[in-house]
Amino acid sequence: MLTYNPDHSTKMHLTYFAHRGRGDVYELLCTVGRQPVDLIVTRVNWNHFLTMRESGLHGFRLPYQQLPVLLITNTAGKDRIVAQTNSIITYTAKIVGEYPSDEIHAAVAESVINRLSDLSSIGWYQCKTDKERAQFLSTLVSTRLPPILTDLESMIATNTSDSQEATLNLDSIWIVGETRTFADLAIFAALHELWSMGAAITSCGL
Ligand SMILES: N[C@@H](CCC(=O)N[C@@H](CS)C(=O)NCC(=O)O)C(=O)O
Repeated sequence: MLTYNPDHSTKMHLTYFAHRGRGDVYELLCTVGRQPVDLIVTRVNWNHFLTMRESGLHGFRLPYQQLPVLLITNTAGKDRIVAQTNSIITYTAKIVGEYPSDEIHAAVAESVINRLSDLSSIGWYQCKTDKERAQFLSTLVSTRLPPILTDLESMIATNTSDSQEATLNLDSIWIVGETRTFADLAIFAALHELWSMGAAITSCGL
């Protein structure tokens, strides 16, 4: 369990397996978000998960019998459990100030995390041997990754600001809008995850 920044009123607690993947953007948001919150993550193994599926977690049934799940304790002390990676990301982005206030920007940012899900990198952790992992990664970076990267690069290149500064040619370096959002962090997390698997990702700045 990792805990940072103890002073914040909304408490969140993520439960996930020991490997990377579906918890990465959540961890980034909690730590580099504009209003960072306690990062509390419990990592479980398969047997723990099976017990949870039978007996529940924090007094709740797992909503879809899957991980990750996020326990949220609101400012009044009421608990609620939320599942689904992308719902956890968007909720957390709102709490930490990385969710766009503009509704269309928000829709575009959500489209980015949904598109990144198409990478389906999670299968890499299910591979049993180095050979299987290498084959999985090779297919991922040669087939699923290129069209996604092409589209994301095009979105960044054409993300001209709505503001006055755009006329001064200060176009955004972000995927949508004029400032960083959870979608930018999700792109970083996705590429960093592929790099950690051994993909030749040479540069990914934020
Ligand atoms: N759509 C879900 C998928 C979650 C998911 O498939 N989680 C896997 C672990 S990565 C799981 O809990 N597998 C156990 C099972 O389905 O029995 C999400 O995005 O969170």
